Amino acid sequence: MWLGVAFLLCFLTGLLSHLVQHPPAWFGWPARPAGLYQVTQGIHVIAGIAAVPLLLAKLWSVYPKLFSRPVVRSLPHALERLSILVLSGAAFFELATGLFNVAQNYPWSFYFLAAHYAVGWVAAGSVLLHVAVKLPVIRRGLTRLTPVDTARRSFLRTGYLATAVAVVATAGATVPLLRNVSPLSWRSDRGPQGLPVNRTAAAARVTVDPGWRLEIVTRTGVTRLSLAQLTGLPQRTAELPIACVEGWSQSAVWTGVPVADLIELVGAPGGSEVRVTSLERRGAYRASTLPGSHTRDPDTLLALRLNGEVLALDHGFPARIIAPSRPGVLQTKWVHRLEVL
Ligand SMILES: Nc1nc2c(c(=O)[nH]1)N[C@H]1C(S)=C(S)[C@@H](COP(=O)(O)O)O[C@H]1N2
Ligand SMILES: [Mo]
Repeated sequence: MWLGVAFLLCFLTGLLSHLVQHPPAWFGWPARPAGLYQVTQGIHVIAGIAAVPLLLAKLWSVYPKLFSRPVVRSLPHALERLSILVLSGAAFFELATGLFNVAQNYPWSFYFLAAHYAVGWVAAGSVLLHVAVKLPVIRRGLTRLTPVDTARRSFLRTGYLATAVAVVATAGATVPLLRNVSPLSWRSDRGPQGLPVNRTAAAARVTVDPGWRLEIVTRTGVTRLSLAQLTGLPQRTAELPIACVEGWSQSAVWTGVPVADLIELVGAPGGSEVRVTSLERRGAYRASTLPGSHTRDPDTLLALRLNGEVLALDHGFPARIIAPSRPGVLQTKWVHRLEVL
């Protein structure tokens, strides 16, 4: 039952994350509360980690059945076994690729995002099918009091203990309260200016020309602003988290020019969508789009400062996007152009 809960949470939060990153026309994602994406993605990764020991316990408890003979008894039996094969394969694939992604380790040639997303549907579908087929057994198991079996009880206890240890050991990557008790939490509190770096300027092959200008493009023309001109505009400060899809998140204090002010400055309508492009030439995260729900929010900043200092190059100097309730991948660094759509 807890494995089912973990998979359901993973599926729903994963779907949300996918929709936020690739929004279809009907989908809107609010900018408030500011930590919303941090929470949904934190749940995604924590539930995924909890599912690892739960899945192993589940497989252990049905292990003899996996090798029962005859292999096939009837057509429904064959279909059921096939669906369990798909279910176990998909579940393993999701948890393994998720764990590797959290470690930023990609020892394969496929594109993680597309594969993890597609197999997520396969896993969800086969879980649903499996639960439907086993509903009578599940109902009996949940309603009837089973006789006390010490071996079974201690097995369950050990399973839950292993799950709790896995969660507590890693949840500090995203839950501030657990930061000091999670020895395996990855990358929190490290990096320049007290914030982890996901991709360094060197890795992204970004160098910033001393003559850097921010380009703001509208239907009617292009406005270019130097760093001195940007720092001369009214500044706003907000405490907002970077919430990486890989499951780490950390809050920081950002100062910069609200994107809404820049839109107003160039005479474009408030709440316009804005396409953000980085100095980075190649890479999946060199551009992003700020929807109207975000450009309207006063805390959506073209940030120039982080935790009281000028942005470090690795955090996106001279300017980066930071907006409430937004996946880390969309918090574009080394901004070069804003295009009002
Ligand atoms: N141009 C650019 N911006 C980027 C990225 C990138 O690779 N290129 N990585 C993104 C990701 S995945 C995250 S989590 C955040 C991390 O910001 P930080 O490195 O300042 O912590 O930056 C985002 N902005
Ligand atoms: Mo990220």
